[in-house]
Amino acid sequence: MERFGLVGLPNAGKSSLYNALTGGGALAAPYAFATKNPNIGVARVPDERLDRLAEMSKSKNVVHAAVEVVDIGGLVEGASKGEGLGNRFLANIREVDAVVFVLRSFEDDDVPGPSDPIEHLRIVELELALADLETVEKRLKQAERQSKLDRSLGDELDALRVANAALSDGRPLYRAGLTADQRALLAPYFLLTTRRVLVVVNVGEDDLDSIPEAEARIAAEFGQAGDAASGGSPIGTAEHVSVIGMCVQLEAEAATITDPVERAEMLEGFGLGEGALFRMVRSAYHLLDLRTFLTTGDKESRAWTFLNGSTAPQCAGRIHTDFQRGFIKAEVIDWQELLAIGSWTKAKDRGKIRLEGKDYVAQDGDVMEFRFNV
Ligand SMILES: Nc1nc2c(ncn2[C@@H]2O[C@H](COP(=O)(O)OP(=O)(O)OP(=O)(O)O)[C@@H](O)[C@H]2O)c(=O)[nH]1
Ligand SMILES: [Mg+2]
Repeated sequence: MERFGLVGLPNAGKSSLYNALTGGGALAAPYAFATKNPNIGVARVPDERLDRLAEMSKSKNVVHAAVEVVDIGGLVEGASKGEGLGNRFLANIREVDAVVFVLRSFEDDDVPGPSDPIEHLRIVELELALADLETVEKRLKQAERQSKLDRSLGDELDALRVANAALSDGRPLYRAGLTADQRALLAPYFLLTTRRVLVVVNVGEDDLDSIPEAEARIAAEFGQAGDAASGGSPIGTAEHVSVIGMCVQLEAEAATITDPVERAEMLEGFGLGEGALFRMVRSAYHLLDLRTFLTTGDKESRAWTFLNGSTAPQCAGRIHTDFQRGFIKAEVIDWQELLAIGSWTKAKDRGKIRLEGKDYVAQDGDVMEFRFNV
């Protein structure tokens, strides 16, 4: 399962957001380092297509796709040198697929700490960059020595030098202008600032109107710095970073309401629409270039995650490795077409279910059944 790590300064609202996303009971409290050990939970990926297919098939069970969320302890200036919880959080970040920066933008006299999200961003980026610098410097020295004997290290050496220059300026690698090949060469070092980033700007409950403005302000930080630094590099920041503003406190309160109608009424009452958590999870999902295929039947309808570009057998493997090993064919139809026809059997009778082979590249929203032989 793909993993998201919540990273930010103390009191930014990470644990509150974690609770809202996972329905968890992590301690959220107005003092620094309320979280010492990471909380790990599962957030489901909302998907209207699944709900409608389940309704069509009268499925007894509905299983959403899910992502794992890790609430990591607060990070402070000097963390890379051992301040606060020190390097403990770094190990936790190394294990995630994407990083969620939680930046505080709410004012509250009862909650200590700065409330300027740009200041939060600066500290978070600097600490992560310094941690990466340590790793890169070490490897660079080693690679320089080795490259005297081994010429094949030239490209890696170049990548390390570009990385080293950016990190020495306190600039994270997602805006260092690295090419895709250079990124791949650095992948074995599990660097922190090569991960994709989702930014959550946490605005106050009286500041909901300012959400678009808060989002634009943070996005501009990434955009400008990205353009200047990468000089039109193929790794645009847009595909690596996305920014979402929300009031975590209100979203968390809404999330505790179990009755969906009541919850929708509360969100509507505050003008929050479907709520920001849905938007956030969907956006996190897309950031990692993940897609969904669906299976549906009277027993179960289910959403499955796959990496964009996966073939039919690879998708089958998400369900069971046997399905991939013994893959013969996939029966495929787009979810909308299936829904319009009204049932899998009818679609089959009308010849609307396609038979696809092992080279078929799965599309988002495909409804599939696999034929296999083990
Ligand atoms: N007013 C207001 N308070 C908030 C908001 N979000 C979080 N808080 C409060 O801020 C305090 C800190 O929130 P947490 O979720 O514990 O923050 P954290 O980032 O997990 O903090 P650490 O674990 O110490 O790093 C709690 O008392 C929350 O209730 C918000 O949007 N508005
Ligand atoms: Mg916390």
